[in-house]
Amino acid sequence: MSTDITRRNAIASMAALGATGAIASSSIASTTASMLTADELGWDEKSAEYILPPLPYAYDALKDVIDEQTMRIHHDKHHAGYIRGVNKALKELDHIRWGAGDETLIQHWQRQLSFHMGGHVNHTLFWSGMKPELDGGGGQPGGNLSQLIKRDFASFGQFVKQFKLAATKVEGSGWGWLVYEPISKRLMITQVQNQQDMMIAGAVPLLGVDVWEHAYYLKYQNRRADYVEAFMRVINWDEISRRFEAARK
Ligand code: MN3
Repeated sequence: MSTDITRRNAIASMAALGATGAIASSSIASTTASMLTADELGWDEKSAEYILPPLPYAYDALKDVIDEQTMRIHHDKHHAGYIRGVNKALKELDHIRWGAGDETLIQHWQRQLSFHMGGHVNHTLFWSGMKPELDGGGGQPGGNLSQLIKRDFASFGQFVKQFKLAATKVEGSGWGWLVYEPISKRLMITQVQNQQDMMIAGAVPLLGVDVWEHAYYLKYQNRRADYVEAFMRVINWDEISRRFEAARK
């Protein structure tokens, strides 16, 4: 079989599997796969590539908390960049697999895949994890999630305290995440560095706040704590609860 035919077959079978090749390489993505649909992740079966999905609201919808210019640059440039990175890494790994790439770069492209897939999944969860205050953003969750927050953090207030502190004190670029660990059936908070480092293995990400400077610098400059405080007012708790209910099944 020629390399061309083999590669075409590989792309076709990857498409048929829904890009599980990509998903298996990132611990965040693998646990998230059940929570996001292919459409939400912009997976295009025909081209076997990810395509940037639109924001679920207008660019200025959260302007009291996140200004329109930040939202445009963040979504159209940064998120798009992670998607380009995922597609590029998948292509390079495909080349290496079929003998047409540089094997000495395997570690580089595996790292790139993990980083950019982390970025793609994180941002997809970030956008839909927020909604305008006027539409019911902020406040507190209800139902089972509310009960578990009280069990695992003593109170909603204690949870908020740890979440804000953890996010504000991320060293360098990263995320604060509320995650659900399905083995012990507990909620945990983690600081993620960059897009994936320090994620708790096997945990399902529920609520994340992006604390890379690109997420807040135009409006808040160095005041990351003020940005995290304001973020609490636009959390889409209905969506976070939906993710939690899906994760505990
Ligand atoms: Mn970002």
